Amino acid sequence: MTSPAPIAQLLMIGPLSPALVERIEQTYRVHRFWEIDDQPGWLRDHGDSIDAIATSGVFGARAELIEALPNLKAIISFGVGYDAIAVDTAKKRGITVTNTPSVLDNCVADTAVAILLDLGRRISEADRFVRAGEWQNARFPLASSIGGKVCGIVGMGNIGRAIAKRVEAFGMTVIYHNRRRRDDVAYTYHETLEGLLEAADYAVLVVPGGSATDKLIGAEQLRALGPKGYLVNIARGSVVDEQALVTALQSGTIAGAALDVFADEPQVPAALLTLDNVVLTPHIGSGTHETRQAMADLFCTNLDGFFRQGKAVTPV
Ligand code: 8YV
Repeated sequence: MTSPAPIAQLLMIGPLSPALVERIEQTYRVHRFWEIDDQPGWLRDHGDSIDAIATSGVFGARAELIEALPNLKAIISFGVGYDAIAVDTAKKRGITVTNTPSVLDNCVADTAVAILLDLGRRISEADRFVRAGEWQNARFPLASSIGGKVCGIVGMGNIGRAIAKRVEAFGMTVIYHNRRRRDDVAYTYHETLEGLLEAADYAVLVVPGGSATDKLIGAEQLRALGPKGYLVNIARGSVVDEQALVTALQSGTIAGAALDVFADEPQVPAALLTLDNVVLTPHIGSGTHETRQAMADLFCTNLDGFFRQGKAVTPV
């Protein structure tokens, strides 16, 4: 028996998980863009056969690529952030763009709190201390307590709220800065970012990436956070001026940083690797079996919804 004809042709920008690719390939023809040597040549010869782009928040979809696909109808993305996708270019042509919101909120919030606790309580540093055999020779230095501290959340969306709920349980006071004050949360609102950073012991970045937030945190903002302040970033690396951050960490302008995201992933500035007051994780915000499964399910619901029912479930 021959398998049914694919219902659409997809251009996959980078390797999504093998299980997800296998699932997609039961119904769609998948072209693996990252494996193509002569991408401009391929686009010239086959660009008009592509119905949809399959991508992720990390792989994105550049404007030039979208423009090289004259029959593109949808961009289906795995991940909540879509700053790497040229959404304006897509929308101008009536191309639907979807992401995977909500299903990852709790996991990303868990990651934010995990690295915040790690940073304040020096957990990774203590682990390195034991592994290096240092315990035989010295006492591990004291850390900074979590309860009683002020957690400043920059970006009070759904993930920001999930973080707020968690840190409150640790006895922290939550304050926030957002484009606008929210009338559905009781936390103290700071109209200016600098005002929030001055008041916060821990500043947690949860804003979307993209041009509106590019290098939102630079030297001046780090000075506002101050020598006892800690920075936690689970948003996008582009939100922080990494060079200014390295300088601030080296000079004691801020106390430390916990970073899950970087400007040029998977590259991490070499200077960060040598600092003990830094916790570094490889963009694992949503990285659990359960959440990635839920993201894959929503990705497929959007893809099938678009091509079978003519309607995606979570367009951006
Ligand atoms: C990645 C994320 O997208 O959802 C987002 O915006 O940053 C992550 O969940 C995920 O790792 C897929 O690449």
